[in-house]
Amino acid sequence: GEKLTFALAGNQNSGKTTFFNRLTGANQHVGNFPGVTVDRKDGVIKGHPNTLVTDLPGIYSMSPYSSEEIVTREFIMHEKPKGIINIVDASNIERNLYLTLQLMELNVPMVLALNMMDEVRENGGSILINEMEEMLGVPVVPISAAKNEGIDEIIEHAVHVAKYQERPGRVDFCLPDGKGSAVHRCIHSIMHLIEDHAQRAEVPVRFAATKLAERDRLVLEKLNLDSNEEDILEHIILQMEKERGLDPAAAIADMRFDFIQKLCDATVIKPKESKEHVR
Ligand code: GDP
Ligand code: MG
Ligand code: K
Repeated sequence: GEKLTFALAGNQNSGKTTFFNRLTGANQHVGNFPGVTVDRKDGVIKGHPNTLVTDLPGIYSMSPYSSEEIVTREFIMHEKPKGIINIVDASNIERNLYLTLQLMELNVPMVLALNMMDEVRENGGSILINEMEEMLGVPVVPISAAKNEGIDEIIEHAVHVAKYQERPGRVDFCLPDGKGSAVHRCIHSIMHLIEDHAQRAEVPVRFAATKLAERDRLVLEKLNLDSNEEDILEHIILQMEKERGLDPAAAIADMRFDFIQKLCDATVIKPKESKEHVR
């Protein structure tokens, strides 16, 4: 069959390269220094000759969220991997889940590897895996790349979702009541407005709508809206701004943080910040 291609995606220091080395038997340098850009690296998953995994370059940025998101989304939209393996540092789970939500909006088959579970255990914490899976609609597997735990299981799930193109069960993180309702309406109106353009540009429609609501110029250029549509778009965004009383990017970030809070309240037990990874 067709080659199963995967992107390894995750925040800096979540253990992508350590995991990549486990997957492929390679010996890539672990622990990038801030400011150093490392070339992307491809490898075949051990025991699965028809696969190719890409460890994305580590790029340091002063901004806590943007760089990983932009590098990852550009890779995914251009290279169109069959699946995403999202490596999350479970010892810093709330911070790491922000990128997870952004990745899920791309609507590409995905599995979530909760890495550093050895540390979580050592700190006396635990995570309710089934409940997290249920709330996110993607397979969640606790792993420790450093201790070589859970690797076979995550490979099995990754190959499965890529082979059968099982997409995330949830791509909508608006809580459509209370303060999230204005954002919810805004994203849905934009999705309706740009549906055909997004399809033609081969950009996932919810992702595109969310980015447009944040006034992202890159995505706007890809979509080729006419001036009338651009006017309607601006009107929708202004309406949300007025109702929500926040600038649009902040309102959307707030929506994601609210969902993460709800998710973690329901699934994370006795979390403790790890010493080494607090930044
Ligand atoms: P990347 O930036 O995502 O590629 O992360 P690296 O693979 O470079 O790992 C960052 C740091 O976390 C390194 O010091 C790794 O040794 C460490 N690390 C990776 N996986 C684990 C794990 O499962 N448990 C623990 N305790 N540390 C890990
Ligand atoms: Mg790395
Ligand atoms: K850690």
